[in-house]
Amino acid sequence: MNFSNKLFLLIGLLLLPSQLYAQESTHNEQTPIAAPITPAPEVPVANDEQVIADSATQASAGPKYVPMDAKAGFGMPTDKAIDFQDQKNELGQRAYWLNNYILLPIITVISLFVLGLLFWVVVRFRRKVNPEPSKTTHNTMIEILWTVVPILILVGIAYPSITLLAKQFEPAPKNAVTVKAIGYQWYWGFNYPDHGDFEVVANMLKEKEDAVEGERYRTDADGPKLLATDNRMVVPAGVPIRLQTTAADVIHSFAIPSLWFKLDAVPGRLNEKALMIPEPGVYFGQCSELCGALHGFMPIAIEALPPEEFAVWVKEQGGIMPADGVAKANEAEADNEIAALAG
Ligand SMILES: [Cu+2]
Repeated sequence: MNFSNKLFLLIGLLLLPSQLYAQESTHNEQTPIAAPITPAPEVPVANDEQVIADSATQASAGPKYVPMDAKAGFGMPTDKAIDFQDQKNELGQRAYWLNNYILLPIITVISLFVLGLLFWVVVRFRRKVNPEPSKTTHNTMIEILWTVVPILILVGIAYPSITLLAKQFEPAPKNAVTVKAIGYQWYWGFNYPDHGDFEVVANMLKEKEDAVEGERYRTDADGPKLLATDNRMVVPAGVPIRLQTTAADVIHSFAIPSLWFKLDAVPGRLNEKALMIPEPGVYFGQCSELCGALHGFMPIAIEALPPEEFAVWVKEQGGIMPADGVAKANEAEADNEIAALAG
């Protein structure tokens, strides 16, 4: 076998896993690996007539939903920053405080102290200066100190950190709004079981130069490059949210840094965590579990609206607000009773 044959064989072997993967993908009827970002199906519309009727009512009366403009530097990463993103809820602020005012100072002091001791030993007790080393093996005072002091430090750290951990996993209250985020290769779906079970599909917006003629592309109002999506996960601000995550294909992870929120989205499992967004605004995050070829191109944009505006949005999606649902169920029940009496 000459050199070029060997080279071809080597390249062939290297490419084998990706070919296998591509084949497997087609078996599962998923997008082949090299395909461009596939626009996911449009927002599923349960009933076209319903939507037309709804939008007609919207046009004649009542407010209309207008997507909120992303505010530069709010709920998104900022240029050349090295710190955490600005924390927009209490949990995030608490975690930020623990990190910056408890953990970082303690780590810094310990590191400097150990470094200082090392330098001292190296300089003060080097062979030239200290030819006769001390034979001391025990010093009760020092031994007590280097046991007790670290214990005190650890206990001091443990208290705020365990209470924070417990707070992060406090279940959402009963009246929380449930939203289910579903990870797909490679976009997100947001399902609203409390509001008529509709699902919104969100794909990353392309840049102007990448979009084909007539295709929607990103503007600054949509959000930063690689983080803006065509549709957003719209939620009410100031209302506790029960955010559930799952996935349709592989493991994804739902993460919004400015809201101190990260939860894996695992196929066949339903994970759940409470999320609180006190302030209306647009918050950006990304899939944070390596999930395949376009893992870096499935951002998350959450739009927190005042509750009244959220209700308008729900209606425009063909959904119902829980109170309406109750009213409708009562109506149906009353109709049934009348029918039963008449029959
Ligand atoms: Cu993913």
